[in-house]
Amino acid sequence: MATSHEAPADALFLGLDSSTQSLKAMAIDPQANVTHEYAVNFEQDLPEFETKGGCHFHADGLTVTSPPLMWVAALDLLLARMKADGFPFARVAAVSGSGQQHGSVYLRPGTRERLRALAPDQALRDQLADVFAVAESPIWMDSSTTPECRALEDAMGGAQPLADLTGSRAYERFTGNQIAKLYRTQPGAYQATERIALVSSFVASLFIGNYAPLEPGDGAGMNMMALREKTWAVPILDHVAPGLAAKLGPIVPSHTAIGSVTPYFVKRFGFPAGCRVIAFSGDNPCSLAGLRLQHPGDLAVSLGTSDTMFGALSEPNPSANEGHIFGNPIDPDGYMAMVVHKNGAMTREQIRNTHGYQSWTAFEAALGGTPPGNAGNIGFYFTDPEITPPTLGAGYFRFNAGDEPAGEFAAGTDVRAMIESQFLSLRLHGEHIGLRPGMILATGGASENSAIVRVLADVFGIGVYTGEQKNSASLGAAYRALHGWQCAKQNTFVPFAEALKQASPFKKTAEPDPQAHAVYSRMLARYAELETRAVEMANAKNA
Ligand code: 5FX
Repeated sequence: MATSHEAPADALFLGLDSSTQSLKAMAIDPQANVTHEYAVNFEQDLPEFETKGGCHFHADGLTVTSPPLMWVAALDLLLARMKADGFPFARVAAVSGSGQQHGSVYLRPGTRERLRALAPDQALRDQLADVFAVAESPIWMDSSTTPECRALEDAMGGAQPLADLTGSRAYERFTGNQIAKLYRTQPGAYQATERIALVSSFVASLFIGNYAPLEPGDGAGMNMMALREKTWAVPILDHVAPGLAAKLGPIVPSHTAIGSVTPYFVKRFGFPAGCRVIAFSGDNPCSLAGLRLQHPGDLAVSLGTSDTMFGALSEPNPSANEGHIFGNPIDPDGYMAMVVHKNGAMTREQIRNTHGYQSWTAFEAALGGTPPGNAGNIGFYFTDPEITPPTLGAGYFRFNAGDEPAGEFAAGTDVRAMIESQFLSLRLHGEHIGLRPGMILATGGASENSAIVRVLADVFGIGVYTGEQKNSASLGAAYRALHGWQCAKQNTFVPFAEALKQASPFKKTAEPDPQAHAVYSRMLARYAELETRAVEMANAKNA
């Protein structure tokens, strides 16, 4: 079988990441080593768009948008910086990309022809300023479509049937609900739209000089794709807005070579004429690729501002109560699932500060000074209203070993209750949607704290690997460029692991203690019951 050795030794594979705050580029060589990295920060480098962190927050407190022309201007600037730095565009064999999920771009009739005929002596922003039917694109931070969400769930027979069909119940940020709102509030703009792109497919369109198709990783974040068939769910399209299928275009497998770079990029920057463009995907699917979660059961736990657990799975089990299932960008027959906790790092800091620990070392000593299972004490720490489990209000809710509400815990007990609760919740809700780990890769700030990682290993009962992989979305996009290039070259699907077999392995940093794991497994049912009570208490605070 052919391998990545077949790529010319000096070939490069380019991954872009159009995220909320920045546009990044990462290049890798055929052995998957990172060779170049560049970034443009929207707020700092493009101040004329007057964004905060790349976003416009509207006065209603719910609507959040970004100007799509800013994403175009960022590409101009990024590529200009790369050229000024002497980046060897001529060696790029393939490009792929990642985009913040859910955001949508509305293109006027004739945009396709404009993309085909771009003049190489002018910047993209000067040629494309008037192609947008909607000047402000709704993005993932928007939560203004609750009426559309309820209407969609009603139309589809409820939240669970919608989740069964599309992988998620209706969420405000999901693109179908955003399109339904646009059609209701600005029907003229909807009618003036020839193509609706996601952020990912929009940036891909610039590269291929044509409307780029969607793929099932990002497509599943719209509440409109039939998850198993990976085709549009026609009854949903009919419900959302008239004539929608034609505006959305096709969905193709994620590893598809969707075209070659348009002459604009060849002439202006020196890309080779045959440089392939592999379908762009969403940032979460690209992170799955970047962390090489290539087998069902490979999970990543990202311990950052929010805590996220995601991984590959072969059988989707969508739930209306938690998580999302998306298409898997590196396995056309597989899926990926994701659980998000809003209360991650800030809650860890809050508890650390409440008890006066001056350092994470002191916090970890307190954690190490209490036993696994915390002598039956369990807590729930919703610093903000939580996403998983969904709560309407915030608050900290503690229970003693007799299941009675406990006002306060001693410092060490509180630290352990909070860390155990964060991981028991990931295990509980992950299991509900089919995430059963065979291995865990821990990333993000708290993955550097060995006592915290030890609890993670004990709760799940498996070894935990760490490998701080910053920019996993752009790295994943670069990996996908290499993978898609291999598939195109061999004219068949090549397993991702085969294409990436030269990438360096992650390091195992924690082994589980079987006794501690048994304690957590026994605790889980009780934890689930107390969680129901804590959610009721949090909701009551908001009532
Ligand atoms: C996923 O569903 C999200 O909304 C976020 O993780 C965005 O993808 C961030 F860009």
